[in-house]
Amino acid sequence: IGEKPLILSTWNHGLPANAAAISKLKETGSILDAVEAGVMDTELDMDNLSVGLQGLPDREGITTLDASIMTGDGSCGSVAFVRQVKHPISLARVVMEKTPHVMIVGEGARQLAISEGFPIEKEELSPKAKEAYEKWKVTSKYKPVINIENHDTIGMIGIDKNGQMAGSCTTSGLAYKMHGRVGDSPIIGAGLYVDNEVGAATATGLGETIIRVCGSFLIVELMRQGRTPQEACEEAVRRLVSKSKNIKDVQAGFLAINKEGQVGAYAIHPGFNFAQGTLSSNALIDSKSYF
Ligand code: SD4
Repeated sequence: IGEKPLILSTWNHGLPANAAAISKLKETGSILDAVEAGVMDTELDMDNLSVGLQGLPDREGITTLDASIMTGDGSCGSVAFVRQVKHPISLARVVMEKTPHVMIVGEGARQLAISEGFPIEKEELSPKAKEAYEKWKVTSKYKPVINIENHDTIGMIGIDKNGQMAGSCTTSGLAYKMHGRVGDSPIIGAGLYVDNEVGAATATGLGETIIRVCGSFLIVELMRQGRTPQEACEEAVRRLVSKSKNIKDVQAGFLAINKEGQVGAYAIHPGFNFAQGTLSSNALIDSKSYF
């Protein structure tokens, strides 16, 4: 039904990320290469304070990153609570392709990066993150809420012309989180899930609410039972709303595609958008929302 190849990614930065993904796809023909290269663009975006080492730090002033990657045959890898690595998505791919494991965290992930020849960056906040952190420290109000203005994780899902799917998700997580906090983005089934037989889904927003309902896995399973991507995203948001407190203050959104190339998107609150890219087009689309 939908045009293929097709790449979807969260938020405004999805536009340049999709462009990077499509150009990689043209170059190597691999949808996995495409979803990795796409979000690598966002990991380097100095204006994005929710992805990459320029992202906002935790309460202690340390930026820690989470990322996951998955292909439609069930292969997956992720890293969480990683420091000093510019491209956690590539490290997640290393976990998937070069280790017998699915998830490696913290100092172990940093050591893996060193042994794989990744550059280790100096640990210092970007000017924008430093300024925001200094301001936050004045009151140090610990209010771990992702609201309408405070989000930006990139999740990307794609399908190539043969129906091969892959997805990626990368974030610096919740600003001013407790040290060691991990969100949904590196949890396979929460922030990302891909199955060639059905479809793919990714999430953005307050990770705690998304983990609670295994959001991305839930959407893929709903599609397996016959829902369209849109119906599946809406049902997942309803589930999340029913399981979450203070939902008025919390934002989360989902993106999905099925193997036919149909698209779905839904969020708790207005404001969520995504980029939809093909070989010949790339456009931002506003998602519908529960409220
Ligand atoms: C997290 N889901 O760590 C991420 C944050 C996010 O847009 O999506 N920000 O909870």
